[in-house]
Amino acid sequence: MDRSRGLARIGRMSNDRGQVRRRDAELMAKRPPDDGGEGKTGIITRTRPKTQRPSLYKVLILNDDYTPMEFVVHVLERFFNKGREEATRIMLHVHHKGVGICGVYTYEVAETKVTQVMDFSRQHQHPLQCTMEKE
Ligand code: TYC
Repeated sequence: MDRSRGLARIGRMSNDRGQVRRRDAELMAKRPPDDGGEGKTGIITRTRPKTQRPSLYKVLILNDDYTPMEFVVHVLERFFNKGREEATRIMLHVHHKGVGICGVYTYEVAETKVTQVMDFSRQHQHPLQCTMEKE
């Protein structure tokens, strides 16, 4: 009797026709069977959980009659990472229309920007107002 052949079969991944069987495929995928081990339900489990995108918030600045234009441009450069041209465009938009968007962020980032702008404006005794609004 050929014993070596029988021993060598232990732990094999494929049957005599070279097919990888269902349970072997599950072992290779490193996840447990989804059928309680009986191999007969056909239920497909989710391996990639659905992700939820966070809500976004617009940070807005409001026009007023007293804050210097140059100060508003500086705020847009410093806290919203705008270049001089873009900052000037936004400032003039707010000057003419009354309100404008500085940027769009997740809640906590938007809240931080609003606080930074309000604190900075108060420190310089300008009445510039900054607020946030859900998109
Ligand atoms: N209206 C201001 C002025 O004429 C300039 C200004 C622009 C102020 C934008 C606030 O958000 C603002 N000096």
